[in-house]
Amino acid sequence: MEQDIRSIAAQFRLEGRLVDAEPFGSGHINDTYALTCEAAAGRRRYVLQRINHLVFTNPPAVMENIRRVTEHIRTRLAAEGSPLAARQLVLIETHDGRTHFQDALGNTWRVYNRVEDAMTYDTLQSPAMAREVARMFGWFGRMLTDLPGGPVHETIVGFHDTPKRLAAFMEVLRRDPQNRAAGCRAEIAFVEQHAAICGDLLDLVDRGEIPVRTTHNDTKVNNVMMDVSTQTGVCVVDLDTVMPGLSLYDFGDMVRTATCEAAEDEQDLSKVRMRMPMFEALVRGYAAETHGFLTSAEKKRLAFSGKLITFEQMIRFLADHLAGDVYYRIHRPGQNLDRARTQMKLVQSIIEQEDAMNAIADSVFAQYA
Ligand code: GN1
Ligand code: MG
Repeated sequence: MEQDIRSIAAQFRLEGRLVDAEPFGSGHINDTYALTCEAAAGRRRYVLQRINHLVFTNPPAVMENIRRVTEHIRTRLAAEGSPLAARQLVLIETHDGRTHFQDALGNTWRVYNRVEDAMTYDTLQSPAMAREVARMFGWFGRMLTDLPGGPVHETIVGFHDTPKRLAAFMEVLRRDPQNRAAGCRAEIAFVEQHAAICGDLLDLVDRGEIPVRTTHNDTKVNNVMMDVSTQTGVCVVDLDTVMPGLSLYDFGDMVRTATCEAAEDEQDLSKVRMRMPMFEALVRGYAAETHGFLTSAEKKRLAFSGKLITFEQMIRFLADHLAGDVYYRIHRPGQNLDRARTQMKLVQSIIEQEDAMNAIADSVFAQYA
């Protein structure tokens, strides 16, 4: 165990003696460790994370959002008498009662309880699982519809502002600092060809047809923990990007990560496509929790949201490839270009099936009318 991990863990109110710390998870941004302690009452496990402060430039704001959201959800579940109240994320405080610890190098660290008997999946293989993941993110959104205390902080400004993401891409393309543009002409052309869709949701917000809510904004399928024995949702994790946002951003990222069976960096693009039974399952699970509060403008754009968020992610990966892999962690050269290529293929697959996807969404929501 690295000595600095031990000394950082020692800042927090852990139960028992720390016996193990291992790198953990598949996130691209923060550094995560699984901690194991031995306590009189048995083994206690925790998750220690270092917040990437180049990405999250105001860690205290991130932590305040997380404290508010986790406390609110636990309070609501307890009031409902739900057994899940005891299986949610809890921030473990430092010895001086703070939600986080800042080390001498300026890094911000936090600790959560480890939710036991639950696991996450990077890709989903059955519609039943997709339905449950979507139900959980819909549930999470519903839980936050009455979050007291006003809007949460915008922890990354313009996070899903797709026109802004496009502008940033065009700027790095103009500079082409690594001379990589020549190696991805087809992908660059695809971005330019589809750029017109970037502002569509924000235009609807401006026209008052789509409300800004408190949303998760990073609804990868592996951000839902599922009970290992029942395969039902337990809690939603990765709360750094909880911000004012659109429910469609949350649904869109589920389409991106749940309907495709290939990994995000798959090199065999023949494996990348939008699977309709998975989309239908997402709509059913999401609708079950959200039909009471989504507007008709939102319900009509579920397929579009999948296309837009996948396109936005393509733009982000391609921009990072051109920039020299400065944002997303990579494990091999060219990985961000591979990621951009899977997203492009998935956008194409959604475009081919968009009419059928819309018909499914209409028929699911019609059942609640
Ligand atoms: C990043 O680190 P991770 O895997 O939770 C990114 C998301 C992207 C995702 C793509 C703060 O999330 O927005 O959708 O990678 N998070 C941030 O896999 O940029
Ligand atoms: Mg994340």
